[in-house]
Amino acid sequence: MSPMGKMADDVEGRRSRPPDSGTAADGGTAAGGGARGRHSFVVVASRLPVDRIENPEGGTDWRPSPGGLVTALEPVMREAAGVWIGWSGDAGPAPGPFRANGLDLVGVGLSVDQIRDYYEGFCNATLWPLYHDVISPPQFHRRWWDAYVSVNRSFAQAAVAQAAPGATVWVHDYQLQLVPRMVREQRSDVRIGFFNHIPFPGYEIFAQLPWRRQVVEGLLGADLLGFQRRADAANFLRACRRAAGLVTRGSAVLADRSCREVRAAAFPISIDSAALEEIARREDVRKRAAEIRLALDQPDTLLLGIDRLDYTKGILHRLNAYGELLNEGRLGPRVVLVQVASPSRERVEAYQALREDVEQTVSRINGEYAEVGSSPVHYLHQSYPREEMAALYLATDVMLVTPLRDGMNLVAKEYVSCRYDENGTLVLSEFTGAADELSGAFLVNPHDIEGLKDAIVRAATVSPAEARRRMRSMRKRVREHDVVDWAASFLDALGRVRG
Ligand code: GDG
Repeated sequence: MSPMGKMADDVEGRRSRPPDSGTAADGGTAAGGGARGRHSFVVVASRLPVDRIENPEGGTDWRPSPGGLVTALEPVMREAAGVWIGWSGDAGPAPGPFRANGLDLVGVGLSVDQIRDYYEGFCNATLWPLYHDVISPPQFHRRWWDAYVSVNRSFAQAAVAQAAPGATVWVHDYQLQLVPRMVREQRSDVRIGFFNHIPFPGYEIFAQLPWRRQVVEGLLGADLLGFQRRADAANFLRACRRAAGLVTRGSAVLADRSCREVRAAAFPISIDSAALEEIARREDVRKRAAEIRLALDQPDTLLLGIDRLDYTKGILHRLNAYGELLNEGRLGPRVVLVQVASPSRERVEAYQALREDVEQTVSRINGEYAEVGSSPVHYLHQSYPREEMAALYLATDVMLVTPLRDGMNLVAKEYVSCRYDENGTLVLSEFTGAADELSGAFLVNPHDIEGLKDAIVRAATVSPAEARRRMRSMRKRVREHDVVDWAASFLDALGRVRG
């Protein structure tokens, strides 16, 4: 029986747990020359789930940081009492192992040059645009690739040092695609999972990467590769055949001469739906939602967008569609769009250009359609606490999630979880992973501005009964497939691969 199978019988109900640690009999101490650590569950992610802040006495404090991966893994980590390896976000040597926010954390240090070449360069200006359908042109620089290899090696070393014999190592995302193989080379006793949070592109796009074979081989160090959508897993399997000349059978790849089988499949990520709903139900949050509507002068229709300020999120397409709708008067006179665009990757050129474009577009729309005392767009280039986000979700009539490409999009799922009142509608891009699950949304192709406008109008004018039916179906889906379910199904499958 798989270890997660055992958990399913647990009287405490569902839990996310790494597969049981190995023993000498199943190879737990048999192979590999690397160091041995004490953790039987090791998460390796680009960032630590905390930000460093200086306290007034001159010391350092750590505060939880927002973001998709953190939102997803925090509850799993607490359940499994594992260790999380990641970068603190600052230049310089890593902090020693420490405990913060109830988690065991191990930092990996990045130098100023590595931040420039690995993080801002290869991760954010090569892989991110390449994997998101080349919305912005990816840049290929050999120096950036060298930095990517060396930083991946540092993360792999840290994992090797922390993992107990037979441990489960779960590596996350496109920043660390070489880590699975690097860990396997030193520690064949550990079980390795990898989850890709962003899309895996079609082969014609992936093939542009000068280091495509190395990336495929790096990933194939894992036992199980998880993707957001089935199409992503299929794209990866094709890359195995085309870039590395390997044989695939269904969802399995024959990885190397030993004919080790690696599985690639979809595990759509989700959120801690119950915890978020609890926040949304709090009296102070409901009061705040009412205050928000009051502060906006009780609009007939309140539209909301919440995104990192990223060119993948389709913010400009959304603003342009909204501007045209104002011009055509199709949403009535008392409509407001609140657009939260939380600051992101501000040192990367394409993000600076996007910010200018977005801010110019907002100014143009407000310049044309504002009246003294009221503006049709409220643009907020800030980050907010979860309570404020929940209040915004709750105050909204129509949520706009219109990315040009997005692995999943957690904002859509967060919105649905907050709407315990079963009100509100969702306009959702078909190019998000969430579109595979949230069938109660008004699905759109964000490149089709006329279609986007029509969908916004439909979502704003649908009958209350239909809106409720749609919302109910989406809430059911997210409640039944939450982040605990996601982690459990990934770890269960990982346990079965080598079990
Ligand atoms: C990547 C993939 C995939 C945003 N602003 C604030 C804030 N956030 C939180 C949201 C949400 C998260 O950040 C963003 O998650 P998304 O899924 O929307 O997008 P990415 O950051 O691009 O995440 C994505 C995800 O990984 C998980 O696998 O879904 O496709 O691109 O949770 O709420 N949170 C707070 N204040 C803000 O101002 N507290």
